[in-house]
Amino acid sequence: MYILNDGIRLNAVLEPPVNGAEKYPLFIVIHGFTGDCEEEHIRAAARVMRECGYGTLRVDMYGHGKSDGQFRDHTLYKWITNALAVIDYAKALPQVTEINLCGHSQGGLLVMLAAALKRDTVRRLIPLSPAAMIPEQARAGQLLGITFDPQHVPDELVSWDDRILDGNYARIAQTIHVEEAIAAYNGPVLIVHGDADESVPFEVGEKAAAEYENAELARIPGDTHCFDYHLDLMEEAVRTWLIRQA
Ligand code: FER
Repeated sequence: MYILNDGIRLNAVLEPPVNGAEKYPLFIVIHGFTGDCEEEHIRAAARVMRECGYGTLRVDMYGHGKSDGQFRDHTLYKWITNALAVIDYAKALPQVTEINLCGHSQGGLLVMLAAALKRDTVRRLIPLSPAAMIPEQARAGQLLGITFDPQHVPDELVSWDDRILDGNYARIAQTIHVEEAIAAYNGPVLIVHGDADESVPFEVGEKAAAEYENAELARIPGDTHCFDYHLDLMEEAVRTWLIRQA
């Protein structure tokens, strides 16, 4: 299935809760930078949500997975516009009673920004290993492990696995202010972060959790960015929190 956003097709997978309810609250679940909606940790998070009575809508963002657009042309503005379109699509589904957001890494940053923009719609927020430091790093001229002059952003940035990213990605990231988005959202937040994350330091998730008015932090000891060692502990953290939310 595709959700249309200004002519761009976003690949989406909508699944009902395990309890078979006719009407249900929904979690929109978003992957990270270079990721897609079929990754193990994305499917795992969605599965727990469906077991807890939520439907899930996993979506590939611009330039990722089976969605339209080129990786090199993706930016956080495009992803924000995508997320708003997905939220509006989901809100209009007759069976959906409530909108919740979950995202991993860059998708975690994205849902933090989208929750602020749609604060009157988004009931709950779960950033997983959120890459909330991307804007700050872009302003400092340090993205993807490479260093550049933030006042003269190069036309191209070479990403991990040698994929090319347009310099506009960095210019756009420089304009984003995560603290403002955090201050604008006061619904319940669960941040799950491994303390051996090699890509987004645990302290980034810890700081965001401390800044939210109403957040809990689940620290996964010894785990990596995608919960390679303790996927079960990430699932357990989400499950426990969702059960307490009910
Ligand atoms: C970066 C560090 C982490 C970066 C992106 C990420 C674009 C995102 C990681 C992810 O979504 O998994 O410097 O630059």
